[in-house]
Amino acid sequence: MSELRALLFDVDGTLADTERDGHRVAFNRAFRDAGLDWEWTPDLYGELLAVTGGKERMLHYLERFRPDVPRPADLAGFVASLHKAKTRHYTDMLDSGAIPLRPGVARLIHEARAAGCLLGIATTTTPDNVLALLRNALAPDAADWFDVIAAGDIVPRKKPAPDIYTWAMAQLGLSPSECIALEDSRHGLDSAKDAGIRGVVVTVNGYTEEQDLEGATLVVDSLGEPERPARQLTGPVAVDGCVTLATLRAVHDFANAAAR
Ligand code: XBP
Ligand code: MG
Repeated sequence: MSELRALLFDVDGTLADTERDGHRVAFNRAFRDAGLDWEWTPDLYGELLAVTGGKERMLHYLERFRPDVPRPADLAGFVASLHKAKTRHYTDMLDSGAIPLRPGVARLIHEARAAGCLLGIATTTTPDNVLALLRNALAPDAADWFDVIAAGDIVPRKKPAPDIYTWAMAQLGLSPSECIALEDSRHGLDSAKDAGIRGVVVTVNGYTEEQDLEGATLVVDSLGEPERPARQLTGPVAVDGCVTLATLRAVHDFANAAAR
């Protein structure tokens, strides 16, 4: 059986709880600056998260909720400029230190680095957002700790399509059986599994705790810290307070043995 060589981290909802009080607020600020009456409440945003990708999410919002809004001739250009403005608001929030990492994320990353494990990012969000989160919430040079950062439009199809994970593993020169994915949502779980990754750990959050996460090897409420133990929701591998590299190795071995 292949050994575990790389941890592939999702970003939004996994590294940090970024959606409700981060991305959503940045979208609303961009809408306000553009003089639009678009207001994404926490509940509406929870529905809109069914569509990954900020540009795709705005187009879905217009399609599904706002037939009344007159479409500009260059709708794609209009949405792209709104998304650029939103990303500026979002990176400003990150630069102000407004969004911390979730429990256990820094601990696990440090442990994996010390053990010589490769680290990757596989996310739908933009590279600018990833770099801003890493330098503000983890360390000024944290982006250099990752052997691949696969983000946003680098692939043609966003999650739940497998493209971003397939691209990340190709950059690492690794097979799916050498990797494990850490995710927060059904879309992310589907993306990783459809890329052939068998071991997937899901840390749920307010927007994903009710989702059907069938197929995840392990589901927890966080990666845990000694003073804030993880609560295990499903999975055959016992989590003793914290998801550690040893936990991930057990998850990897279980999932890959089960797949044979
Ligand atoms: C989550 C997403 C992203 C963010 C918004 O990404 O679907 O679209 O909601 O970021 P992941 P952008 O969970 O894969 O990290 O506006 O930059 O898309
Ligand atoms: Mg996510």
